[in-house]
Amino acid sequence: MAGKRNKTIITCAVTGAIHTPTMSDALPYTYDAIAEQAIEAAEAGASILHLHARNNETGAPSVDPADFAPFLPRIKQATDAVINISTGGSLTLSIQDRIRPAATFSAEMCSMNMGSMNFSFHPLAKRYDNWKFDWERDYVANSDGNIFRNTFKDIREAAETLAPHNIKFEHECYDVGHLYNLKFCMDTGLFKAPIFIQFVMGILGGIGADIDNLVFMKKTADKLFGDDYRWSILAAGNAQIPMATTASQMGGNVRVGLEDSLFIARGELARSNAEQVAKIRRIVEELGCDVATPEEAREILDLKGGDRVAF
Ligand code: KMH
Ligand code: ZN
Repeated sequence: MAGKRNKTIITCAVTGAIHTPTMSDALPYTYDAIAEQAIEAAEAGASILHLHARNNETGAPSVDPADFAPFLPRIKQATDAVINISTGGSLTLSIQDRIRPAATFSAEMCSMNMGSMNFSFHPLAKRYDNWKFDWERDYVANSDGNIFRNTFKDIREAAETLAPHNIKFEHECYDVGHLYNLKFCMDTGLFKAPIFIQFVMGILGGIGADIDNLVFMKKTADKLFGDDYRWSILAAGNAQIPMATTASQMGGNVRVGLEDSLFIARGELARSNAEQVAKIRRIVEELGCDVATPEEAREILDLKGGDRVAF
């Protein structure tokens, strides 16, 4: 008798804002391009779409709900995918501003960054010269001096403001200490099981992307949360697909998308988000798992449902 195959949830982080300057023409930043690439990514097998917005004139990361409004309903009408709105926004914005889009649209899911860190990508400033927007060079170069602020107070305020919306959080944990922060918050009643943890690996300022570290993150999460959590991995840059492959074999879910890596293979730019989704889908299925549908993802993560959002 055939054994039951594991269901793997694919999240696609469609557009870059915090740490992904427009270094590839494939990276969508206009309303139309975000909608089109999000829909294609869902058709390719992503059951969750993690979305940021940009100001269409300046290209700058935006947390203005008016910059989400043009694409959210289009994506909802064309797909059944779960829409997950970023609360990361940009390194320089307050948590109150950053949670506004998720609250305004009462999203099914949103990100929740689980600690403060020097989230840095300043080395890119030396390696790249052909910036699409004026602000990008300084934003990138100055990231070595920026704190991505997510204090316990910020996390509590965000969780309490968003609580009436029954939003499931994608808890972005960039290092082992962030798992302990999350455990503290759970013990104080801020989040309810099953929580969904995104192990974020390979961001300068956080834990490196390698298998020993993944095992350590997973064992620590097992110890802290037992059966009360589901997990996924996001590895930045060239580590994206290799680490997602490993995680899927460990029973984890995976996140791909141009927000986290502009590449489809070492040194080769991806043509679209859907290309990355299709690649990880192929790998996951060939290695013996099934890709979760949006409905299955909703059941696994205990989500409120796509009909309970405000867009
Ligand atoms: N791209 C990730 C490393 C957020 O949107 O809240 C960071 C991120 C944060 O996704
Ligand atoms: Zn994001």
